[in-house]
Amino acid sequence: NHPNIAIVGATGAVGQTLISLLDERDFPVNDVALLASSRSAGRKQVVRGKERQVEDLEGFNFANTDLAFFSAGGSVSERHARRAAAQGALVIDNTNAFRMDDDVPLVVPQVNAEVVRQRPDSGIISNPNCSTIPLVRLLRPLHDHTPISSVVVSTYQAASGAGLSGIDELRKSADRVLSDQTSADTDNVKFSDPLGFNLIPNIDRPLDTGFTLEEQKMLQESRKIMGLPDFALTATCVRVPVINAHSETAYIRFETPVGREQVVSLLRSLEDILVYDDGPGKVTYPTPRFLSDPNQVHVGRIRINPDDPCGLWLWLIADNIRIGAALNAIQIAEAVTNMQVQ
Ligand code: A2P
Ligand code: 11C
Repeated sequence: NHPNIAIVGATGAVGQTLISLLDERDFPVNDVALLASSRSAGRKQVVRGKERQVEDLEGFNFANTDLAFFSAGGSVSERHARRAAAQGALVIDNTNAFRMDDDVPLVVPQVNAEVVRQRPDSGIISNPNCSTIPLVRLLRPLHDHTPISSVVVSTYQAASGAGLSGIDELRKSADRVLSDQTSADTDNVKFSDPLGFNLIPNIDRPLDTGFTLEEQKMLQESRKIMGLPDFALTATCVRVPVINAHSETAYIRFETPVGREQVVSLLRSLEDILVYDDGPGKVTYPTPRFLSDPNQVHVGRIRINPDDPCGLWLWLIADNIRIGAALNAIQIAEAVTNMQVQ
């Protein structure tokens, strides 16, 4: 009685990782449909020991699909996710298309799995943005321990956040800088500026407020996931020339003073959080190129502001394709299966 699964965007960065995770997590499956654009239809891939062909999403009927993972961009989800849900699939959507809709739960299983105890009326569950997920996995337990009054975040987001073509664009741009051809480095499409050896404080589209949509998502999504509509968080999101794994600094201000050692031991007690800490006065941290375990959130540089005993700084890194997308989506599916079977 295992579910039939469809992976929309199966040829992309998140889709390919979802396919690996089905095996890694021994996720129970009956049939798997691989869906993408007509450009990839007919391409073959072995999934769960069986060769399968990529099919064109356009003509695909979801009537026999139990679970549909969408990772083909917002416009594809806008066109096809409601149709998939109406045909009977439970959609787990990785895009920004429905996250703030009232009838769509926005889920990080370690934080708010209980909201998917029943199938939502919309038939759609949204996966948050890849920078929001690791952050709320730390903020929720910290806030439960000592109430947080405000958070200031800066992100350092990898090229893979813009998909496989984002990684290609970074490689090409960096090659040009290295070979002294910077004047040819002008055909950027995925990023607003050439990314090789550069930093771009402009992710997703600009808003009238002077913030970018990526920055607004971090605020609105954190509020919705944590169920705290007035939670104070402000962000600057920056694209950096890293291939994969998003990093963030967070300055977390609590309502009352906190002890560094308490924070370290609280974070160490959490599921799938790896804390780098060699004691006070030591500078200990992970880096995105050398993450040991891509299925964990990595946290270091935990320190209290010497001028403010309520102010805590930390540095975190999470594989944006796994923690920030495919793994969170699979964990949503696991949570739904476990809770709805009980
Ligand atoms: P395709 O390979 O056929 O273009 P990434 O995020 O790595 O760029 O991947 C995007 C994914 O979304 C790919 O699997 C891509 O398929 C898929 N995709 C893009 N546009 C469409 C579309 N119009 N219909 C279905 N899938 C699409
Ligand atoms: C990036 N966070 O790094 C984006 C990618 O809202 O799901 C994911 C966009 C989203 O470019």
